[in-house]
Order: sequence, then C-alpha cells, then structure tokens
Amino acid sequence: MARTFFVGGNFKLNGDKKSIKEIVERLNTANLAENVEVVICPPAAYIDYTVQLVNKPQVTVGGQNTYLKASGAFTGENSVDQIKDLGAKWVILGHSERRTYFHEDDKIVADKTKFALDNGVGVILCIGETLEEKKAGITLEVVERQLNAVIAEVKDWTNVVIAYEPVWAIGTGLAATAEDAQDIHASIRKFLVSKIGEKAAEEIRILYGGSANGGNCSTFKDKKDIDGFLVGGASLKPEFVDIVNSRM
Ligand code: G2H
Repeated sequence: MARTFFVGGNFKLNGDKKSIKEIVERLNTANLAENVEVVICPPAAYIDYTVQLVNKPQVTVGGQNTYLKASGAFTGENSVDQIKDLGAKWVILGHSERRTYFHEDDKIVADKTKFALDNGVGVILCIGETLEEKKAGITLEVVERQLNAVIAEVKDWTNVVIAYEPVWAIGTGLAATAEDAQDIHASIRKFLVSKIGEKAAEEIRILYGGSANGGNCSTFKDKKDIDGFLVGGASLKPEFVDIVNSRM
C-alpha cells in the first residue's frame, strides 16, 4: 500500500493573527498536490483561529504539545481534549526542543503519546540524535531507545507518524543529505518491522525534519522510506507550498 505523503508545519513559538492568516491564505489559494496530507501546527493559542481559517480538507491543524492528564491542576499545560475540542487532529510529541528545554525524557514522551492516541488525536512522534551522538556513531542506538519507550506503551501505530529529526540539523540550515536520511529511515523501518510487525511498519509514515526547505526538498523526492517532512522555519514562508508539492 502506498503511503500518503505527509508534510507538517511546526510554527514553534512564532506567529500572530496577521502572519498566521497569511500562511493559511497561501495554502487555501495554492494549487496543492492532491495526494499530500498537510498538517499545520501553530502555537496552542492560535489553534482555534487557524482551524477557522483553513478551507481545504487535505489541510488539518495540530498542536505542538499536550499533557498526559485530561484536566486538573496543571498550570500552563495543554489538554488533548481541549485541543481536540478546538479542531486539532494531531499533536507533535517528543520534539527535541521539548526534550532539551523542558526535560521530557523517553518515558514522558511515550506516556504522552499513549494518552493522545487513546483520546483520539494522532501523534507526530519526533526522534533523533544529537551531534555528539552522531559523532559517537550511536544514531541508531538513540532512535531505537526513543522508539522502544513508545513501543512499550503503544500497540496500535495506525495514527502515528514518525519524524526523524537529527538535532544537529534543526534550525541550523544544515539538513541531512537525502541519502543519509534515507539510510536512517530504512533502518528505522527495519527496526519497526521487528517490533510492531511488517504491516504496521510498512504503513507508517517516516518524515524527515531539520532545515528542510524549498531548496532542498526535491532532493528527497525519490527516497523510498522518506514519506514527507516536518518543517519548522520554512513552514512560515511561501516556500512551504513548494515543500508540500515537492513530489509533484
Ligand atoms: C525541526 C524542524 C521542525 P526546522 O525542529 O520540526 O525545524 O525546519 O526549522 O529545522
């Protein structure tokens, strides 16, 4: 079964009503390739606003974080039910910025992933190694450890998309080469075959993230295990449309 190309836009802590309206209007009026699923993830405060603006069925909205409790005394957190109530269909979990700045370890990411899935929100699960880990030659060990934590909690991977984001490529302008990314993606899929079974592993989308942009996206075009992108900085710019259409 062919995997539907998936492009996520991670706005991070950027945007206001004016700029988000411009981004969504560009998507609403662009000639987007039909066989691409697009998920834009604004800051939580703008999820409702963004959902109201989007007018294409292939474009949906996601959050950038949720907590592992439905409600209660957890000041500052985002609830899965609440982002779902606003119209979000997805949430990004395990992003390296959450792991680094907010001290989210593998277990927290796994618990959040299970909670989001159990409550009906799809998960864009981010994994990836630091520069030190890459230099030490332990990239696969790191991503397998990150995945194992989730595998221990999650049995049904239907609503999970994996984003392989090498930390050294994030926001640096130094994307992985398409060849290197393909090698890692193929290894991730092989690992998943052994852990969640061949069917689930063949069906799961594995995105590349880390300085993906309008200039380099076409180099990933023919890589068989690269099923899309998770895009940060470039998702705020007109070139996001080129990334969405990079398989055309
Ligand atoms: C990686 C990516 C989006 P950028 O964080 O998740 O950001 O494309 O800016 O490197």
